[in-house]
Amino acid sequence: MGGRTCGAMRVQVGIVGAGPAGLLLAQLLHLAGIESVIIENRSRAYCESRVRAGLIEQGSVDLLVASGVGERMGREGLVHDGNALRFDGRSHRIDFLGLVGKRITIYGQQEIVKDMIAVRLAGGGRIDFEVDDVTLHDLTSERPAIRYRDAGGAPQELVCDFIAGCDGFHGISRPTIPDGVLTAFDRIYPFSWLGILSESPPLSHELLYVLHERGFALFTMRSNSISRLYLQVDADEDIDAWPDERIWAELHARLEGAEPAPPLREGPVLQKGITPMRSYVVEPMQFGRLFLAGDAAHIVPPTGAKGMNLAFADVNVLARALGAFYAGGSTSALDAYSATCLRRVWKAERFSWWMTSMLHRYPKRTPFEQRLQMAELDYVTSSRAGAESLAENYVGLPLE
Ligand code: RFL
Ligand code: PHB
Repeated sequence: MGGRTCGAMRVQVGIVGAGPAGLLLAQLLHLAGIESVIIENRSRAYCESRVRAGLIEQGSVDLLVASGVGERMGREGLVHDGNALRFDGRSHRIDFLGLVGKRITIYGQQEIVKDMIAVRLAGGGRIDFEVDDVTLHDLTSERPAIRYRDAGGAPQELVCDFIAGCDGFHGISRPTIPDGVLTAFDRIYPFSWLGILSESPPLSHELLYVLHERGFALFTMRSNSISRLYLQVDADEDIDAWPDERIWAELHARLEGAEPAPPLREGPVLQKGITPMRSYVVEPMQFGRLFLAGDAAHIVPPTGAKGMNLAFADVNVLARALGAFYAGGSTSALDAYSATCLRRVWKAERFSWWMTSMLHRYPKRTPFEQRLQMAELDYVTSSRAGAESLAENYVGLPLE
């Protein structure tokens, strides 16, 4: 161990993962006077450049603003009052503002991550990036601990009151929980999404979800000069089989419908990747003094744009419950954490599954099921009650 130091430190809450869940939790705890340390196995630059979500529910926007991390989002975010669904070559606008009085904001996840890291560090918070060999210990005791190697390779230990497992779907927190404690609920879809970020002006000023005979496509954006575009592709598709020309040809075919519409403008592809589509939930979201939040506990297919928003909702519940514990010693809100979160999680799972089912081509659907799918689309775009239900869920159900 020549020259290395081994540090053991006491902290109220140890947080594994500097994604949206871990970073917002640290900030909410800080505002409540509770100390935390975040450990993250990637570099700061990697976390700040990982292109993922872009659609922020109004409740999430309000929470970020109230937490002091919404200032740049307020200036640079694009506020949308509606979106459009296109099928049979025709677009149908869903007017969120008119139907449910709420809007959504478009602002990249990596920008939120940048803003939250900056605010946390400026406020004296500690985030250990590039850690390794993270393990969790004594989870059912009153002093659970996190052990890891820091960026320099030195062994470290955080002795905590509570641990928040905010380390995403592939993290170590959930798998650390002993067998038999958790029940997992899982669905894998028979397709993936190929996503690109492109330096090209928006096709329309709002999002456009398209069911085309060649498969689903989504037009979204990050700014007035950066587009984000997604295509349904086969589940086992390899990104190397999709040179840019093939991607653009497919986007033109699916996004330029029969109706008169501006053509899709091409531009340099800044990033591309394939995301498998999956629904997954574990119950309960707690084991002893380890609390799972965000993708560590549940994932949704991105069609409903709910993943990051759910992560924020979870840590809002957790921060309040920890606040109640430290204010008076009561564990009742902590004991209710899992049940409180899961009510919202399952509604988001339902909505994400439903949007996915309605908007994708399923290779094995029978003609009867295909007719039902078209009837579903016709219903939500022609009935006020149908459109209102979509809008209410899409803009986000109220936070607890
Ligand atoms: P994250 O973001 O995965 O962060 C987890 C962090 O933990 C770190 N980590 C570890 N750290 C220490 N030790 C370990 N052993 C660790 N293992 C992992 C990781 O490096 C990482 O920094 O989870 P979090 O915070 O729960 O946030 C969840 C969101 O990232 C996710 O739900 C969204 O990106 C989902 N999503 C969308 N959500 C929305 O709300 N709106 C959207 O518009 C939206 N679009 C999307 C999406 C996800 C997509 N992909 C690529 C999955 C679009 C796409 C294409
Ligand atoms: C995005 O902007 O990346 C986005 C928007 C809506 C979705 C999924 C992703 O449903």
